[in-house]
Amino acid sequence: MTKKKQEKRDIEIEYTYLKLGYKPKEDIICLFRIEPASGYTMKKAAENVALESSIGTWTTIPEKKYMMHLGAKIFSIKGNLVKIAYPSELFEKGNAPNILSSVAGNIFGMKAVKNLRLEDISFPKSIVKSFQGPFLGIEGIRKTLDVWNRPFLGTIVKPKLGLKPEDHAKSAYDSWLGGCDFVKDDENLSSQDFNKFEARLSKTLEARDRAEEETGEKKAYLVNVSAETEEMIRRAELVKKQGGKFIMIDVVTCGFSGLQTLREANLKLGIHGHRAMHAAFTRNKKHGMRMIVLADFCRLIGVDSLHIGTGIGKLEGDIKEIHELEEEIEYNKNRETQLRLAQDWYGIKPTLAVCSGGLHPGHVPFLIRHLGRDISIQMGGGIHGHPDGTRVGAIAARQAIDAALQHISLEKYAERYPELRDALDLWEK
Ligand code: CAP
Ligand code: MG
Repeated sequence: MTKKKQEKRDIEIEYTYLKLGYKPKEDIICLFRIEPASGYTMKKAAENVALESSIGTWTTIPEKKYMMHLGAKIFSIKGNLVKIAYPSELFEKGNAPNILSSVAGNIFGMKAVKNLRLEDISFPKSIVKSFQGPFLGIEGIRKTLDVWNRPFLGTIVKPKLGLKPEDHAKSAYDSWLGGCDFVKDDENLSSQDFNKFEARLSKTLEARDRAEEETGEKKAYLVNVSAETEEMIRRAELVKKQGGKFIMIDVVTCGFSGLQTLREANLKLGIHGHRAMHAAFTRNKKHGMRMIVLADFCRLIGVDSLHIGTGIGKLEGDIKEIHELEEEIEYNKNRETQLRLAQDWYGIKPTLAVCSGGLHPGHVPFLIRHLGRDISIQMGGGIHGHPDGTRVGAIAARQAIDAALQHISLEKYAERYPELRDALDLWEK
């Protein structure tokens, strides 16, 4: 069929899901960017997205009158941006996988669309209230660590894989003594033969206790519990038993139900979310989903701190986008912009934004200038790669934070602090 004929046929179609001008109430709203496949008009492509993600299928089938209000409603089309409202009764409350299987499910593979990107999602009160959200939130993390009015400093033990538990613990200890608040495992460290979970946990928590005693500061170990779900819970319980206050999970590879089960185990531990693998579906600007959608689900389910990128380090992502991500997870209410939907979090605690990936002390002023103080600045290579080793690397990173908070340029500050000087000489030149 020619394009013209197809378009004519489309005009004759009775759109079931097209409700332009509808005002959403208790609906989940999705903002999609749709690129229709050849032969499809925007309306027709949007109709396909709406039906497949709610109550319809590829052909007409007898429907019952009582269910028709459950159909999705396409209520706005502006260029390629399409807003669809889904009545909240369409979903099981408190079930994140269920929501995603509808609004981010089969639709990405439909022939009716050439590309489809979920730009943002917003949840109504009844859905928000059916999730727990973060246990600590930013305030709770600040209380736990007694750190106020400055960004947190974190590190990732490096080399990322291969260290024995005792060397891992020593690296953590040196990082804490140098001034780190958080030390975390890397995303791909779990319980390999060279570094078993149990041995690493007990040795590193013991190092944490010593570091707390020697510095008089509170310190946190974010141990990676990522594994099959029941094993993950067992590991988290062990953390609790041994006096740990935080755990870390790879939110994408463990999956939304793994994350939800971990949160709902209610172990009263802070949960750090690493997003390894997110770029497989967030990086393509035309297809997949924006990181902000993943971040929304993490906050809703209950991640206390989440990687959002840096806008300056080794990984893709511009600072404007990263700032929006920070607002999304840290504010109580978000306003609508062209690519974002308004969201009221109805008391769900905020998630701390974590900047990580290729950072070193020279990046600190940029991060604080753009993202403020409610962030965790995490440096792996940028601490352990310091010419004088981990402890001095952490000292240099804290000096960079102090300088930025006092609005003194790093170059000026480094005249008095050789640790920072050496870091800048290595990475800024
Ligand atoms: C950082 C990191 C994190 C990345 C992931 C790494 O180390 O541990 O996994 O931050 O990216 O292995 O790269 P470096 P993102 O400081 O040595 O780069 O935070 O964007 O999800
Ligand atoms: Mg890593």
